[in-house]
Amino acid sequence: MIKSDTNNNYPFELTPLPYAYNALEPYIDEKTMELHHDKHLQTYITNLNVTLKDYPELHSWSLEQLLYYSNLLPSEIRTAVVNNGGGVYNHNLFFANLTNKQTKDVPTGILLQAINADFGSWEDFKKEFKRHCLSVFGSGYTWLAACSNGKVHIVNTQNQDTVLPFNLYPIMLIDVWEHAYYLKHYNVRADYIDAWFNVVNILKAEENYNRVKL
Ligand code: MN3
Repeated sequence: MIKSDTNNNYPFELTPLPYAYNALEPYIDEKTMELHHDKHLQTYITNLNVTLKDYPELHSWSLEQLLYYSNLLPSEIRTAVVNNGGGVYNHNLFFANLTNKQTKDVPTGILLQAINADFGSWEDFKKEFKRHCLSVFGSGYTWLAACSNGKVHIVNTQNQDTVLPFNLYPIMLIDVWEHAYYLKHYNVRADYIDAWFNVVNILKAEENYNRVKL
């Protein structure tokens, strides 16, 4: 089963950001963070709870179970759970993987070894990751994710889909929905990606990878 930081289940609640709304300035602006967390994420949480309200048999399921075993869900709520549950899962990961206290800008250890094995170097990986981000048509995410054997992949997903159904473990992800960057970067997604690399939590990515490998 997919490993997780949390084993949260119904009713889902908004987790406070682990930093201030303005902590990621000038890379991600205060207003975007406030709206993204307090409005966008809250809406996914509210809608997921409303969707599950009349299904008590699902109230003990973790978010990961709901998404991983979505084919077992009642058909009338499956799409709503995938969309809203994915919105909760992806945003929780996205916000938890940002930091205003960056202590390193290049991974080390086994994560760097895995990246070097597949992409040559961290700089080459960043170029490839950015290329993937720019190729997301419409709304979605770009992920660095790992197989259980430790091999890393860059994966794009649409809308609020996750990598869980592919048996991949998330290492880090970027939200490339326009609401994640439009107020500051307007339509220029490339600038937002460059800015995001300054605040993505490299230590957290290493922790995520270490849990796959250990
Ligand atoms: Mn978003």
